[in-house]
Amino acid sequence: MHPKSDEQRARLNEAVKHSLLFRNLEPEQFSQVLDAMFERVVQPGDHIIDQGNDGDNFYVIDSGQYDILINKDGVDETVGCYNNEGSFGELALMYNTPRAATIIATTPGVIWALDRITFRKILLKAASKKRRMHEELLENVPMLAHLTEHERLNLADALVTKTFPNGTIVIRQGDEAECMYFIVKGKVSVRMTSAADPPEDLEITTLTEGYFGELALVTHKPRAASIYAVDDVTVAALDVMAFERLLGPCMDIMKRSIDDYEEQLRKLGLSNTDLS
Ligand code: 1OR
Ligand code: 1OR
Repeated sequence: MHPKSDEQRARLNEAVKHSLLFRNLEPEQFSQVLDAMFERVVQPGDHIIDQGNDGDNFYVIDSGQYDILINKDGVDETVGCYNNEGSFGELALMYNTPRAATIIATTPGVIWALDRITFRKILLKAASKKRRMHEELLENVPMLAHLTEHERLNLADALVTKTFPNGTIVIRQGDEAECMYFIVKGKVSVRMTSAADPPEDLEITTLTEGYFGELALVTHKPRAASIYAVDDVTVAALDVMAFERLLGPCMDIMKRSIDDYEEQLRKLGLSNTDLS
C-alpha cells in the first residue's frame, strides 16, 4: 500500500480511465489496485523497460511521451510511441515471458507502477473472469457465429457490464447513440412512440436474450425505439468506437435485420418511421 495525496489520487484515477484492464473491477478491487500503485518521475532517456528482462511492474502513463523499441537483428528500432496516455508492461506479467520491447521516456514525465503480484492477483484475475463471462455470452449470439475466436475475444474484452434496475430506461427513442447492448440477464421492453395525435407509447416486443441498440449505430440515426428494464437487467455494453472496429464482419447481417424491423413496422401501421 502506497499512501497518496488527494491530488495524486485524482491524477491516478484519470490515468487509469484509458486502460481496459481497470474496467469491470469491483469498487473494492479498484481501490485496492489504486492503493498499491506508486508514482515514478522520469526524465528523457530513462529506460522504463528493457527488452529481454524479467517483468517486475505494470505501468500506467500519467504524462509524458515514451518510445517503444524492438530489437531486430541486433538493432533497436522504434516501432511506436505513447503520447500522454496508455499503459504498458502487461505482457511479461500476463504470460511470464521476458519483456517484449524496450520503453524509453522521450520527455519528462510521470508514470504509475503496479507490482507484479498485485497485477496478477487482482487485475489479471478480474480481466480473465470478465473475459470468460463475456465469451460465454457472445457464443450464444447467432449474429456473431462467424467471427473468429480472436475477434470474439477482442469483443469480450471491450464489453463493459452495466445494470439497470426494474423500471429504468436504457435507451430513449430519438436520442443519439453511444453504444449497443448484449443482454446478460433480465428482460427489456421495446417501446415506440407513434406519430398519432396524441402520440401513443406502444410496447413493440420484449427481449430476454441477444442484443439491442445496434440499429442507430448501423444507420447513424437517432434511436428508433425506447428500451426499458422490466426486471433488474444486466447488459454488456459496447461503445460506438469498439463497435465500428470489432463488428465490421457482422455489418451485413445487421443491415439485413433493418428490413425485418421495417416489415414489422408496416404490420403495426407505424411505417411512417423510416429506419434505414
Ligand atoms: P512487456 O511486459 O513485454 C514491454 O514489456 C511492453 O511494451 C509490452 O509488455 C507491451 O505492453 C508494450 N510488441 C510488444 N510489446 C509492445 C508492443 C509491441 N507495443 C507496445 N508494447 N508491438 C508489436 C511490434 C512488432 C506494437 C508496436 C506498436
Ligand atoms: P436503436 O439503436 O435504434 C432502439 O435503439 C433499439 O430497439 C433498436 O436499436 C433495436 O435494437 C431495438 N424496430 C426498431 N428497433 C427495434 C425493434 C423494432 N425491435 C427492437 N428494436 N421493431 C420490432 C421488430 C420485432 C419493429 C418496429 C415495430
